[in-house]
Amino acid sequence: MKQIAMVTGATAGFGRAIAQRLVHDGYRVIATGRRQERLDALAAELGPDLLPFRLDMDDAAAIAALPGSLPQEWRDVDILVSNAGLALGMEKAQEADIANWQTMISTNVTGMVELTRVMLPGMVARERGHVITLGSTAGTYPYTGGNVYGATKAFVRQFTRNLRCDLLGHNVRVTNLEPGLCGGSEFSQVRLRDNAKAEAVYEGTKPLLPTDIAETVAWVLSLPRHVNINEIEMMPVCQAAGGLAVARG
Ligand code: NDP
Ligand code: 8X3
Repeated sequence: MKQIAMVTGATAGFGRAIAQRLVHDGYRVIATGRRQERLDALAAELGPDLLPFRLDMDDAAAIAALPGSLPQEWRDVDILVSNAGLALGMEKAQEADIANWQTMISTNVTGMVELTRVMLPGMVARERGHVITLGSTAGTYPYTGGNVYGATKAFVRQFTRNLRCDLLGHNVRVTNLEPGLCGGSEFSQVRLRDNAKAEAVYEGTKPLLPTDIAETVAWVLSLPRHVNINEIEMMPVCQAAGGLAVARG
């Protein structure tokens, strides 16, 4: 029987590439996001093994209604790929828009933990499952303007590590992926709200691509069931951690 994966944020970027890859690899995929027309297009592209399911990660009631609000034959979710997320703004903390901070926390942290909470009991009861979270190098390496975004991804890492402890003995795998610079998604357009500035982020680089993330997800899932990859930090070859900053004056 085909395994069922729920991929959040499947309307763009990593999530769309992960959904495409998993359907091609023989999984049934519940693809979520807010943009219904994108979900419908993915369903038209990938056929009956993809269920388009509109879900706003900031809608606590819709999350709480899961998995019961899914069609009966899609409720036994084996794999949760918690990918939906965003960065908003690059302003320094002392200048940042608090509404942006609230949205990042609400989506990347609150929605993510609520969804995890409702999906875990089924996995535990079936003694089978895999939770994959999308962290970021921004959760480890600080940079100017990374303030709350990086902090949400540090939360993702520690939450994912703690899940491993709670799920020990229940045959549920848990993995956190932490990519660095990755192009080919809408991440920088959403963050900077300016296409030219977003393009400039990747100028002269060969960044990771959403298909690289999908490849990594597929690999982590394909390993023998006794193998758990805890964390993967991945960067393009053109990126490395930088030095410390010094104020002179
Ligand atoms: P994109 O902007 O291309 O895609 C983000 C996805 O998240 C979209 O499908 C969007 O769907 C969804 N999303 C955002 N907010 C919500 C919400 N409130 N409810 C439901 N879905 C939501 O970004 P990426 O693919 O690049 O990023 C995916 C993940 O990877 C994010 O968590 C990001 O932080 C992380 N990441 C990205 C990196 C990069 O450089 N690109 C590097 C490291 C990590 P919709 O708008 O339709 O709701
Ligand atoms: C995205 C990577 O470096 O833009 O999480 O924060 S970065």
